[in-house]
Amino acid sequence: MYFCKNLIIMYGGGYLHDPNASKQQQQQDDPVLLADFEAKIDTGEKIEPQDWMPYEYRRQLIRMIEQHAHSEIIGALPEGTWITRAPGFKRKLALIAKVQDEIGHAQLLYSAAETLGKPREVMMNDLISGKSKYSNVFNYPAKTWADVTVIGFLIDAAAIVNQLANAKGSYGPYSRALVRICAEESFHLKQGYEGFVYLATGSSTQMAMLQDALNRWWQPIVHFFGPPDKVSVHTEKLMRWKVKMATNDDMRNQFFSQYIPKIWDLGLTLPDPNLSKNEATGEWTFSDPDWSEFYRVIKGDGPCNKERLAVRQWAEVSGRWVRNALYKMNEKYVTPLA
Ligand code: BYC
Repeated sequence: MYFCKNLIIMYGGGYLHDPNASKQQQQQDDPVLLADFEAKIDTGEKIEPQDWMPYEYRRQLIRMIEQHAHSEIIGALPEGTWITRAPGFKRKLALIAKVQDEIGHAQLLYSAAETLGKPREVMMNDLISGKSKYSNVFNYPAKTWADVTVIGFLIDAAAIVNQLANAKGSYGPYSRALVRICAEESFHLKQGYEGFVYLATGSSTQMAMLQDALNRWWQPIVHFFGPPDKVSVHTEKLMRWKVKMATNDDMRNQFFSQYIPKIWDLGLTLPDPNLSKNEATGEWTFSDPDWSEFYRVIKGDGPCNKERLAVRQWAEVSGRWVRNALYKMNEKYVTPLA
C-alpha cells in the first residue's frame, strides 16, 4: 500500500484518486472549456497529457487504454505456452520475437495510460483482482499448434483493423503508440498467415487440425470487436471525442470483408451457415454469435480466466523485487514512450 501511494505521487496525476474528484469534475465540465476542447478535437488537433480535458474523456481513455494494455500481456500467454513446442527452430524464433513484441506493446500502452494519472501498480492490481477487463479472446485455450496460427493470423488481423482506425484518434500518446504497434502487428500478421497457409495446404491431418481450431476460434473472434452498436455503452461518446474512429459493427464488417475471402480461398469453412455478403451494400449477414457467452467470458467466467490471472498473480509476486530495485523515489512524471 505504501509503495502504491508513493507511485501515485511519483506519477504526478493521481487524478482518479483525488478525494475532491467530484469538485474537479464540476470545474472541468465548465461549458467554455468543454467547447474549446471539442473545437480542438473537431479540427483534428491532438490532445496531449498536459492539456485540459473533460473528466469523462480522461476516465474513458484510461479504461480503454488500460484494457488494451492488459490484453497485450494476457494475450502473450496462449502463444507463449507454445514457444517450447513450436515446430522447428525458425518458428520458435519468430514466436519468441512475437511474444516479446506483445509485451513491448503493453509497455507503450501502460505508459500512455499513466500519462492520464493512473499508476501502473494500480492498473496491475485492478487486473489481478478482476476489476479491469481485457480482451475476451485470450480466455480461450490454445490447444494445438493450429490455434497459434489462428491467433497469429486472425486475432492479429482483427487487432490491426481496430488499431489502424484508432491510431487516427484524438489522444496523442495513445494514437502514437498505436501507430508503432500496428507496424509490428503487420509483421505478426505475415507470420500468422504464413503458418496458417502452411497448414491449410499441408496434409489432410494438418488441414483437419486447422479447421478444428478455426471452428473453435470463430465465435470469440466475432466477439472481439465488442457488442453490436445498438447495445454498445461507450461507442457514441468515444466516437464524438474521436477516441474510437469506427463503431464495433463497422470494424467487424471491415474484418469480414478483408479476411473471410482469404479463409474461403484456402478451402476452409466457417461455422456459420448464414455468413454472406451483400455485394451492393458491402454488409455481411451473420448468425447471432451468442452474446451471452461473450458477457460471461468478459465478466470472468471463460474457460481460462482463472488460469490467466493466476499466471499474472505469480509474475506480480515473483517480479516485485525487480520493480522495487528500479523504483526511483524522485521521479515525478511519466514520460509517454510514444
Ligand atoms: N473483450 O461499449 P462497448 C492483441 C466490454 S491485444 C472484453 O462497445 P467500447 C494481441 C467493454 O470494455 C488487442 N471486453 O465498449 C495481443 C465494455 O465494458 P466496461 C486488444 C470487451 O470500449 C497478444 C462493454 O464490453 N485490442 O491484439 O466502446 C497477442 C461494452 O462494450 C470487449 C483492444 O483492446 C472485448 N472484446 O468498445 C495477439 C482494443 N468488447 O469497460 C494479439 C482497444 C467490449 O464498460 N479497445 N468489451 O466494463 C477498443 O477498441 C474498444 O474498447 C472495444 C470495445 C472495441 C474493444
